[in-house]
Formats: sequence, C-alpha cells, structure tokens
Amino acid sequence: MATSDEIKSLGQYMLSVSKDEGMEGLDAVIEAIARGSVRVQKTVESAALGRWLGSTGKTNVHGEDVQTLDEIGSRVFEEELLVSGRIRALGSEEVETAIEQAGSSRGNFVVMMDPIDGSSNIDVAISIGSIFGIWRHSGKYDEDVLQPGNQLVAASYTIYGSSTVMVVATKNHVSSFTLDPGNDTFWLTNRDLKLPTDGAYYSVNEGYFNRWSRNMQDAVTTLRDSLSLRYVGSLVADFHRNLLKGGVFLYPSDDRSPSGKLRLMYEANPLSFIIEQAGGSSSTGKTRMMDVIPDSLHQRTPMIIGNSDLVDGIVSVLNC
Ligand code: AHM
Ligand code: MG
Repeated sequence: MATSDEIKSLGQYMLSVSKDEGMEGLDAVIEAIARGSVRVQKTVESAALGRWLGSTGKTNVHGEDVQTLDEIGSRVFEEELLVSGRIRALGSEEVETAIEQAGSSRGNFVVMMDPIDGSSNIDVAISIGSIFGIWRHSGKYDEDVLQPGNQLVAASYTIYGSSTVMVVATKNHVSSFTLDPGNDTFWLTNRDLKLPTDGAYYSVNEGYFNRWSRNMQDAVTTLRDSLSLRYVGSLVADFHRNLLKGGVFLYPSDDRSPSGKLRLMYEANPLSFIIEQAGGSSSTGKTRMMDVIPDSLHQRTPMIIGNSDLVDGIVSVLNC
C-alpha cells in the first residue's frame, strides 16, 4: 500500500485497500456508503428546517416507532448501495426481509445496515450514526444473509456529530475519515486506529440497574471504582468515543429484554469486527460475538464491547 502521505481521500484509500486485500468492488461499496452518509448528514443538519423530525406514525419489524429520519436514511442508503452494482443482498434494521439482487452478475457483496442508529436522539440534536457490515456473497440467498460475524470482510460506521466521521475497517486496517462539507469529500484523518491500552470510560444505561441479574449489577458496580461513566444512548457515539479513548460499552439482557436490545446483524457484528481489528474484543456475555451463528435476520443480542481486559473482567463476573 502507498504511504499515508500519498493517500488522502476515502476514494483513493479504498482503491488501494481493495487492491491490496484482493477485494474487487469493495471500494464501490464503501464509496456508496460515503455518498449516502453525505446525503444523510445534510438531512440531519437541517432536520427541523425541513420538517424531518418526529415519528412517521409507523412501527417497524422490531415493534419500534419509525422516525421520519429512519425512513429517509433507509431509502438513501438503499438507493446508493444498489446503484453501486456490487450488492448481491442488502438487509436493513428497518426492513423486514433483505433485498436480493440475483441478477447482478457483479454483485459480490452482502451488506447489513442500521441506517439511522440512535433514533431516540434524532429530535434533540445529539449525535446519531449509521452502521454497516459487509460480507462476501457466499452462495444461496439464505446462506448469504445469515453469515456469522467471523465471515465479515469489512465494516463501517458514520457518526453525525460535531463533525461527520466515517470509520472503515477491513481485515488489516481501521481508519477514520472526516467529511469536508465544502466539497462533500471524506479525508483520511486517522490511520490504523488501535484502542488505547487503558480504558477511560464505561458506557451502560444504569437506569436499568434494577432489571439486571445480580452478577451484572456486581460487574457494573466494580467498573465504577476505576472508570468514568459516559452514556449518550446512541451506540455509534458511545462506541466511537470508547474506540478513541478506551473503555467498554454494555447493553446487557435484563428481566424485560432477555436478549438485550441491540441487533446482531446490523449493530453487534459490524462493531465487533471493528473493535477486534482495533485490538479489543466483543462478547455476548457467554461467547465471542462474531462466533454466534445467526438464526434470524433481526435477532437481538446482549453485548459487551471494548478493551479486552475490561470485557474479559465483566464476562468472568457474569459467569462466576
Ligand atoms: P436504534 O437503532 O433504533 O436507534 O436503537 C438502538 C439504540 C442504540 O443506539 C443505543 O445504544 C440504544 O438503542 C439505547 O437504548 P436505551 O435507550 O434503552 O439505553
Ligand atoms: Mg441502532
């Protein structure tokens, strides 16, 4: 690969990575996500002015209220990804069944996405994001859409925060790119990201403390001794901060949600791939997240993700 001095834009970076890692067409998929992110960022920025806040009045497959921006984000990324010509199957947290593009002879990738993550923060101008897991097209449709995380070839997320940042992970690199809104281009700003060795933060919704198992309560109580609490309530924002500063994010099961809240295919697997490439780990509390064999597209999972020593410590308290 060329040196960082020679590689500046996301497009240039991805051309080089796709070639080096033998993944023809991955650059087109990532560029489609980048174009979608620019469109979504513009919508997020002026959501109140364009009357794109609030609920659509519809309910999604998870029984959750669909926000107007959820619907826009889903449509934007679907359009951009499908015109890339590289998608064989596309699954979305907002859509019941995955789209199959059987006729696309160049379609060699399967993408699972959460088009707008952190929906409860849309109306209050707090950071939200978009998450993508990318697998190779493996064979039949059913096999394509239910591949485990350990078969991921790339993952990405975009955070619409005080700046718009896109993080892209492939088997050998995790890099971040910052959007220049003047020319709608993402520029490389952080190359080969690695988690800091000392975690600074723990992130969990402590409002659910009384619903957790005794062991989970003990594990979180221990974290309070050495770490600061930060919880935005947008997974992408909590994850991104912990990736840069070190720490651990938890969304456990509780007595109302025995499988937790987060979705394996759209949220947990892509972020687990990224954290492992950055030197951390991710667990369901029982097993490595990426070894879970999915049984349905929209299945939920508990998640503990971040610095390996913190994840391992929590998992050992959970299983003692
Ligand atoms: P969403 O994808 O519908 O926005 O739901 C997932 C979000 C995550 O971003 C976040 O970590 C979590 O829900 C917050 O849930 P809670 O409000 O229960 O803490
Ligand atoms: Mg989400």
